[in-house]
Amino acid sequence: MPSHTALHRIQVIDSHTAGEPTRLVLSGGPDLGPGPLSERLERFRKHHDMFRSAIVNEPRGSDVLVGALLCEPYDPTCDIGVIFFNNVGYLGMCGHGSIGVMVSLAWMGRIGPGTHRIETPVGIVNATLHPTGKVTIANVPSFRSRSGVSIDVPGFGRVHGDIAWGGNWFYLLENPTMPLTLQHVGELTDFTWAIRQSLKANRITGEDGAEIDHIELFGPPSNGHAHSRNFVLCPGKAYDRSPCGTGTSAKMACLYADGKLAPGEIWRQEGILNTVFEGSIQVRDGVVLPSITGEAYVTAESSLILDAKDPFRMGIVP
Ligand code: PYC
Repeated sequence: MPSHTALHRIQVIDSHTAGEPTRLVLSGGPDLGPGPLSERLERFRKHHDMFRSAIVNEPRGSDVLVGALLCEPYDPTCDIGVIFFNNVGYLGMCGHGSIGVMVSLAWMGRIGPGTHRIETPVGIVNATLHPTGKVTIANVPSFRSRSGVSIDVPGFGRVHGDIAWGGNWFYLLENPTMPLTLQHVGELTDFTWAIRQSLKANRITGEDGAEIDHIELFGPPSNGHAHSRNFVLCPGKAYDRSPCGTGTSAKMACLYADGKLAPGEIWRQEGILNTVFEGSIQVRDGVVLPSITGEAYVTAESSLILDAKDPFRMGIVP
């Protein structure tokens, strides 16, 4: 354990996907034992949560950083397993993170172009690394669970939105009164945070009582290259710099449910930095299977040092 040894090293590769960072943990992370990834995630949460904080929180990371722990897969048809986490907890799936993981593994020479199966705690994802370096993620089945859910948001009034799953739970809302621009990030954060609190206070959840921890706003794109622009508030109050892979999956499930997106049709989702994910869906036996294509860049390969003498070796915990 890092607290009992002088120095503990964690080998990582950092990347960003459409502006949103991912830190892939290659070695030195916690030993979560065997079993399905959903069980290993629970062990991570219960027994090794300080590692999560050490890897992504300040002073080594920031509220924006998403961690990706590389694991042996449990499912023998998979090539790798990945558990995603952030400044406050764990993610089911992560679209931008999966693209970052693929590009990081390619950077190391561990994978080449082709399709690679990733096991996540919420299902298997097929990730295709194209010869161009772009990555397409065939995400977990996505669906809208409720439409037109109205809530009172203190300070902002009544809003109406959909609840959908795209690998995480989302509340999706069209055309808020403020523009979806970087200049308005403060207001957008206050608004979406208030929505999240209101959902919680009104006990409005995803299926099985799961907390809706991502709030996604939509508005017109900045130009004709995209169909829509979004702002996504992540669970720990940071906004997604990318157009959000799981959020775009949830959005496409809603569009399909409304008869506004046909299987195979392209949906270009622009994010707050004007970067775009290209999405589409397939529908098999009524199940919506979204795909997201994007690109990532490696920004660092390094070792995190956890020094037993450092009072913040396990991160600054709010
Ligand atoms: O791309 O799915 C995503 C994601 C979730 C949270 C941050 N990014």
